[in-house]
Amino acid sequence: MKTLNVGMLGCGFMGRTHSNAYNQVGHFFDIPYKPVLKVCYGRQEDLATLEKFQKAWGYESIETDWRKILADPEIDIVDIVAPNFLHKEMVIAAAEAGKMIVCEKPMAMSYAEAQEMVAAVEKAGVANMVSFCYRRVPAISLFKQLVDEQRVGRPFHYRAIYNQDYTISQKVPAGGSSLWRLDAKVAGSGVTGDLLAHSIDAAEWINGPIKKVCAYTEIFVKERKNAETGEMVKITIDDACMFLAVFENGSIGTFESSRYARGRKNYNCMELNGENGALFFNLEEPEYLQFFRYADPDTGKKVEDHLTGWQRILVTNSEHPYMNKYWVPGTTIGYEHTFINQLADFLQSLDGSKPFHPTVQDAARVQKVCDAVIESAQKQQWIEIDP
Ligand code: SOE
Repeated sequence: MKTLNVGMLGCGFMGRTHSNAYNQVGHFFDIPYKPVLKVCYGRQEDLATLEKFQKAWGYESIETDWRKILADPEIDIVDIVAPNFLHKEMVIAAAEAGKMIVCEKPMAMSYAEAQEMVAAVEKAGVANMVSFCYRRVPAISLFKQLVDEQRVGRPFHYRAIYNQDYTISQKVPAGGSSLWRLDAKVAGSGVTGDLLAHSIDAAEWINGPIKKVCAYTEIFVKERKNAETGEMVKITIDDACMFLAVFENGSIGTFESSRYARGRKNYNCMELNGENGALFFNLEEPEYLQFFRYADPDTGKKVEDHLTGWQRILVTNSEHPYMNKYWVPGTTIGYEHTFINQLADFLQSLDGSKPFHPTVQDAARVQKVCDAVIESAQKQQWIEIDP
């Protein structure tokens, strides 16, 4: 089996999820590679964190200059989990160095940046993946499968909610290595890029392209203390965002996201209501997919009256997406497995036998919709999005 030497650019939360995936993937999936955690990068200022990270996940060495990792001919795959503002430079440099690329979402700070990244990756012709991990929650994969099987029929409504509550306190600082998500210069946008990017990716994957949006954003806490300088800084990222969407297929959608939704920690929900049925998923109960069956997709015949009603499908059977790779029916898997599943799909695609998505191209599309959402909120008007 060939080894696959990994260079991890970043050592935060996503660095942990990705490192765990490399360590675990070969235990569950037949993959043609043995991933080796060669080197991880962190800033000189974060040396203690970097060393702790190295030990926890088993990296052979550490590096505080990420360009040296790209210059190392031993490294096969560069995994970019650094804060968003670094993605463009890192992805382009990794492509130019001929490395395979894994990049966290949101891929870019803007659609213009995303286009430059796609051009560099396509020019280099390197294998690439952007981590929209929720596509690989088994219940969300099953959601998509049932839509593709026409079980929902003509779609009318798509509804997405992605709420958290960790920034309610005015005392939460902005900036710094853990709270860079509140700093526009580092994150690009607020909940739109961080959370709604997931919802938009899932929505377009399941229900097709969005053709126009009308958005409203809010900043609830206007100033916060900068974690590094101690100075009060103006907050410019969107704390909350709501938008209306019209899909190419004629269905209409609502999207809502906030980090001020008291009680919600990582409440990522999606619902699709169609002529023949409906589907609902909620990440707070990740092993369940809810399905309302109204009519048979082949005959159009309504299901028997006394059998209509929401079904809660426990997505743990071996027939369900990914579940035959894990334990026995009835036992569950979790958040970390979404990263393992996507890595397995990516590594299995490298022989060219089946295409992998989402790529940088798919992520650029998500960025285009995110930009349209922000523009719509700024201009307070509908924004059309080209296909
Ligand atoms: C934000 O809190 C965050 O960590 C996102 O950045 C991730 O993409 C999401 O999966 C969990 O929440």
